[in-house]
Formats: sequence, C-alpha cells, structure tokens
Amino acid sequence: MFDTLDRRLFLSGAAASAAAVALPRFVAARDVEAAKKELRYHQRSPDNAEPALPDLVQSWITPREHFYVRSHAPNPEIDEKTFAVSVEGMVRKPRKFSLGELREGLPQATATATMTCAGNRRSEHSETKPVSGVPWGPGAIGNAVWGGVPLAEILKRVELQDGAKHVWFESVDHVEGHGPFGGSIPLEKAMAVHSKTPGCLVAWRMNEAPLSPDHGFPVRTVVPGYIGARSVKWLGKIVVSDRPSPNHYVADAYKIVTEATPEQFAAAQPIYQYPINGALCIPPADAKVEPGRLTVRGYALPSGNPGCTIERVEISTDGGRTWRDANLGDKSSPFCWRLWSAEATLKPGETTLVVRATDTRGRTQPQQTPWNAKGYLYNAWHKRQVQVGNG
Ligand SMILES: Nc1nc2c(c(=O)[nH]1)N[C@H]1C(S)=C(S)[C@@H](COP(=O)(O)O)O[C@H]1N2
Ligand SMILES: [Mo]
Repeated sequence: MFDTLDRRLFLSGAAASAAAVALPRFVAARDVEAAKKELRYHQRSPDNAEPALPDLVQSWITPREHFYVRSHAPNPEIDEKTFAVSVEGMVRKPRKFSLGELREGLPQATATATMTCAGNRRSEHSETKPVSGVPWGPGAIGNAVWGGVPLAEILKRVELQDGAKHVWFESVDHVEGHGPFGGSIPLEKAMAVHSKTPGCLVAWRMNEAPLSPDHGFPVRTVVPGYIGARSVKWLGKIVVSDRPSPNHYVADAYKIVTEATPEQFAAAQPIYQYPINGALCIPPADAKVEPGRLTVRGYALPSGNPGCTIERVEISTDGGRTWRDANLGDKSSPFCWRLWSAEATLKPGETTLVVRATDTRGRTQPQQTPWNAKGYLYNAWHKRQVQVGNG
C-alpha cells in the first residue's frame, strides 16, 4: 500500500516540477504511519532511533526508512480537520493558518537540507566522561528534500512589528515535566532567503511524501544549517518576540556547559548553527575486515554557514599520522552533507582508520572536542579501530 502511495506522489511531484503539488485528499494519517523504519532503537515512545551506519551512506538523499528519529515525547494525536498553526506575538495581524492553506493556499518551496541532532556522536563524549541523554552514535543525521511554505512568506503575511528579533516555535506535543517542545531562531535567519541556499520552511513534505508522524506530521519547521532541535515537529504555534523563547529546550538545554547548573545555563547562549562534522560509516564497528583493499565510506557535513560546502575529506590508516584525500561525491550543496569514499590497503593486524573533513570556510574537524555536560556537538576526527584478518 505504502509503495503505491509513494510512487504516486513521486510521479505527480516530478510531472508538476516546481509547482505546488497538492497532497491528495485521500491520504490519511494512518497510511503515512505505515511507513516502515529500519533503525536501531535507543528508546521507544518517545522514539529515538538511528540507522546502521552502512545504511546511512547508500544515497545522498536519506530515504525515510533510514532517517533518524529524535523525539522527547510520544507522537501527539492530530485532528487534521481542525489542525492549524497560529502566529502571534509582535505582529500586526495575528492569525491561524489551516492545513489546507499551508498545503494549497500559500507559495510552496523545497529545501534540500541535512538535519542533524546536536547530540549526534554523543557516545564519544562519554568515552571521556559519561554524559546522560540518548547515547547517539554518528547516525543522528540525514539529508532530505523538505517541502512546504517559506517561513518568510508566513511572517510577511502577519506583518512584523518594530523591535521583533526572534521567532519561537511551539509544538502541540507534551514532554513530561516540560510541557510542549519548543525552539527559537533569530528573525534574521527566519527571513533569510538566499539565492543559492534554501531558507527556513514550515514544511509538510519530506522526500516527495507527506511528513510521517515520526517526523512531525502534519507540519514542522525546517531550519537549514541549524541543529535539529530548532526544526520543531508537530508545529502548533509561532510567536514573534524581541527575545529568544523561554521554552526549556531553548533556555535550559541545547547549550554548551561544563556543569548542568541553572547559573551556567543562564549564562550560555543557545546553540543555533551546527559545526563541521564527518564520520566513517563503512566499515562499521563490528565488521570483519580481510587484509587487502577496502573501500571506506562516510559522510562529511559543512558547518551551517550559508553558502558553505565540503571542500576536502582526508583519511588516515595509521591513526592520524599520515593523511590522504578521499574521493568526494558529486552531490554537494550548502546546508547539505557530502558523501565520500576512499580506497585503503590494509595489512593484517590492528589498524585505526581516521577521517577529517574541511569546508569552504577553511574549518576542519578538530582532533578533540571539549567535553560538555550535555554531550553536544561532538565533531572531532572520527576514528574506527579495525582488526584486519585474524591479527
Ligand atoms: N516537537 C518536537 N520537535 C522536535 C523534537 C521533539 O522532541 N519534539 N526533537 C528535535 C530534535 S532534538 C531533533 S534532532 C529533530 C529530529 O528530527 P527527526 O526526528 O525528524 O529526525 O527534531 C527536533 N524537533
Ligand atoms: Mo536533537
């Protein structure tokens, strides 16, 4: 059933090209829900899951079944008939946008952008000193074609008041002890429309299909270049303000602190952009590697600066003493990862493979990432120890 649905949407999308493609009326939430996932679950309901690393680098666009899920609360119940996104705060014309309006009544755009969790690779922080939180490997990342209404178009329609500086997003979910999940971004980012790089979206499509419940059905924000936490799923409310949101996930989480104390959280700035990153995905940790030639594969993510792309990826087969260039995949654009591969000749025994990426801003993955109490933004050289042959 789902295959048919997907193909139909894909065909209609291709035929209609850039024009807005209306979601067929007969698509029910439960059909979308049937989308299968091939992920390793750290936790269920709320679902927190990442793909096996070899699956992650099979294609530049990550199919939904291999796209990580990071949720703080179980998926909320949605009534499509009454669902609307309200826009309020420092605007002259506060109002609601119905789902029908978001899908068919407003300008549509697509943005190809990589989503990555600030906690991606957290388990490597824990090797220095344990940190709590979902123990992510390097799989909390994925690249998708998002479709929906440019956030700037929505904000234009409600007319911003002078002094507006930040845009808050609030979900309709409920996180135990914290209420709804929320995000916040500077107004400048919310309004940014670059000629070559995608702006922010109030998205209802992912890879030519309606968003699935896991990924925020019916609508979510997509903030290219920023940590995933700013791309709020199950979006119910947008608030324009002169300050960042007081929501827990802006004020007291997603900040770099050495101790998780109220004082440190109050003093630190929210994380917005993600830094350069990269990881080795093939061979995976548990692979049996034979002596001889091996194709090593992985991904590299440029820092979330507008216009920035991956310029170079280097690999080492001796733990980082000597390096050579990897082959870069053809597909590369701002706010998107780049896949890479390299041929390595491995001798029997223990070998440490290492990767580091550099972007067009000259930023390179560091040899070490300073430890922080919440385990965010781990982006050091990625190392993989492999036993070649019987050793
Ligand atoms: N409502 C809501 N939105 C959310 C979250 C959440 O828990 N609830 N998690 C955020 C985080 S931390 C990330 S990394 C991304 C993950 O998006 P995905 O599950 O579609 O991959 O969603 C963000 N949006
Ligand atoms: Mo995240």
